[in-house]
Amino acid sequence: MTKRQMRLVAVLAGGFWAMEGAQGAVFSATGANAAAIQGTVNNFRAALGANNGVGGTFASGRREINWDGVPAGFTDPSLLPANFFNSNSPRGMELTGASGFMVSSTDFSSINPAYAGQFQEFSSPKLFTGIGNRSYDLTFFIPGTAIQTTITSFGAVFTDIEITNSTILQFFDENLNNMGQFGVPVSGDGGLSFLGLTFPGQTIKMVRIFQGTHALSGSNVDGSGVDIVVADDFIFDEPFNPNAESVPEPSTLGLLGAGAAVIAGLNGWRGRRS
Ligand SMILES: [Ca+2]
Ligand SMILES: [Ca+2]
Ligand SMILES: [Ca+2]
Repeated sequence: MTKRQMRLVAVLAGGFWAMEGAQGAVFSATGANAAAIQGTVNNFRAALGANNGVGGTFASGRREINWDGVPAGFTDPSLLPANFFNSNSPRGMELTGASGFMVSSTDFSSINPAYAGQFQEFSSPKLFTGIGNRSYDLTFFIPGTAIQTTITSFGAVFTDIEITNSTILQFFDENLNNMGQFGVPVSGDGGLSFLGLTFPGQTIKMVRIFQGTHALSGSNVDGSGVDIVVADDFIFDEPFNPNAESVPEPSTLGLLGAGAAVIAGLNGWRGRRS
């Protein structure tokens, strides 16, 4: 039996799904609550390695941003500085591509009171969004420095995805060539979704997140073809000198659940290969 056939058997037998090899792995899950995606998030974490926390530089491991420790002065209704997670709390990620960024423990109700109670946290109590634009970009730095670098793996949690492909992760290589777009699976009203991808041996200079069909605003609410979505945890491998970029071992790539999420991931991979 070939490896591909073994994988298919695993899918049919256990409801698990994994895609791995030279082109990397997709970790995808969705459900009504944190427990529904926790296992897949943990598998992605394990594939990337130890949590390096804040500051310093490391040859391996991962960084996480859960927004929960952002101080009140940089939380809704105030904006989050775009370089907060490379300067104030150095984890090597900066934000561009939107007119502003916001962290909220009140569902961004300062933007629109109708958002109150619409979103669920994966990590409590704070969530994240770009402001004024449906999409925003993440770039990566040796933490605490102005030295831009690359990563090989990125994953994110979103809440309240209700329209297929309203929320997409797009990856760009060191020359800003498109590496592929991957739809984050639908969670249903108030649910949670996770999508994480690894690109062993490749380098990601920028991640573009298309978050919902429309930007948060005083007039945009769910319904009639509008899907408002916000983000929670971002997880990525240690950003460091691309000349020494890490390559996760294929043996560490985990199994995943959530069959519904697979379609979006596979479509993404097909798009990338073509
Ligand atoms: Ca959080
Ligand atoms: Ca909703
Ligand atoms: Ca929504």
